[in-house]
Amino acid sequence: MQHLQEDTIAAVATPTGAGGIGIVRVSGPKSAGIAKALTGRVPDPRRLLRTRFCDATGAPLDDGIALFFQSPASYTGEDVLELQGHGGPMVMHQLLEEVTTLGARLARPGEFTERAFLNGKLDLVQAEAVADLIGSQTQAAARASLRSLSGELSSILTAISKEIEELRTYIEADIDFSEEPLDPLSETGTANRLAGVQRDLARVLEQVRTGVLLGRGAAVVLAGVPNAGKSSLMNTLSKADRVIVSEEPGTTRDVVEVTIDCAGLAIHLTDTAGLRDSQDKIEGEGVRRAKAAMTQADLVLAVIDDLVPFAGQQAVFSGLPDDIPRLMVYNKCDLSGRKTGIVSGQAQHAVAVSAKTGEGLSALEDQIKVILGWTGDFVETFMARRRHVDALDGAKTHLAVASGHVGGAAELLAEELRLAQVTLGGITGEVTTEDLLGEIFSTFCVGK
Ligand SMILES: Nc1nc2c(ncn2[C@@H]2O[C@H](COP(=O)(O)OP(=O)(O)OP(=O)(O)O)[C@@H](O)[C@H]2O)c(=O)[nH]1
Ligand SMILES: [Mg+2]
Repeated sequence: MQHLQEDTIAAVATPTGAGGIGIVRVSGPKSAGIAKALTGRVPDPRRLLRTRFCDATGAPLDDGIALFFQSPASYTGEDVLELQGHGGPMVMHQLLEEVTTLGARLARPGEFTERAFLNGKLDLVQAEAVADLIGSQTQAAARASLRSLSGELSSILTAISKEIEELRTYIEADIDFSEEPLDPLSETGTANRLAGVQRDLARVLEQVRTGVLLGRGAAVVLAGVPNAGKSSLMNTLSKADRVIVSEEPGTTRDVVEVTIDCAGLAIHLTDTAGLRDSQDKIEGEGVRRAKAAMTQADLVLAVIDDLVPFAGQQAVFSGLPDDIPRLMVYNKCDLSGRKTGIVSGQAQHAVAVSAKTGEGLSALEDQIKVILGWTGDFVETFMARRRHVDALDGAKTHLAVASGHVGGAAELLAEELRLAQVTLGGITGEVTTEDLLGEIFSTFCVGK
């Protein structure tokens, strides 16, 4: 499936700023001509050419390496040229400008990968994995992205889709050729095969759910009354002296975020202003922002000052929606004398810690992982996105409805199977819309 584009695109593929090497990447039909104009020849495909890059007047722009990939054996499937020069912003700017003078236009974010998708080099899951690999914040996330990029998730989805297709073809053949309903033997067979597909789908759904968490991380917000030790906890958990701590209540005014790696899970930890009614305008704004952060959280750590009566402190969480998980953290246990670790016998999850000594913090991290559903077993996890989960959920619903039609209306059964298949096809990109493609590729970096 080749949809070769008429225009040639170009971008600096390396990050902005100074570096040892910088790369300008070009893709499209003019790549060979641009190479010739810049270097005096078209490099042999996949052979490194040590060369000088010159403009139309023959003035040198840089000295470097040119690499040419001939269509279809390239990342995008088109002719691709890579110009590796010195990684200075001015050098890259001049080189890119010359390339555009020679007929290329500036690439949109993700346009190289979009072309790779359109030319059948990658499916949509793999294309998304490219961006996820680049954006990985933990080693586990990078590994899971590579698994998706290598096509493992795609092949599992394709296998499930194929199984559904076979089942549907079988049922449709029966509708076309037989006056009789399915015989009892094939009815059991159908039910068994359908159950098998449902099991496979449930398994991949679980892996994909973990993948989503792995990809975006979890928002964990530290909240509580002033002076409870939220900022101290933030510093201890992130092993950095990131935020100001003081015995003065009302120290933190702003919302501050730090990302920590908790057994492979990226936790976006947010410190907030102590919750109280304040006449101070700035502190009042801090409290408003704290409350807003809580409503966006995957988990709120309700930090309790264990030296102060509990009753008054709990009230500050009364406005928090019930569907946001909450973990009580009794702090300052080095002074209160409470035993650190998981607090049992409470209606809510609770852990006792000391932000000062670090005692109880590993129990706290464990408890955070449990509540977020993080098993840490990401050996089999694929990097995935919310839209994959939604599509798999949709397919799961169609299969459930289909199983209700086994032994009943064969047409309805076949139709539900078809819908399940179409829904799955949306994940890998067999069925797509321009809006979806725009949404996916616009979040990429330029040059990828
Ligand atoms: N002994 C002891 N002192 C602590 C502990 N945690 C915090 N503190 C002290 O309690 C005081 C308040 O700590 P912060 O971390 O600033 O408290 P906060 O909840 O961020 O306070 P605000 O920003 O004002 O809302 C500081 O003097 C800390 O040193 C702890 O576990 N043990
Ligand atoms: Mg604070």
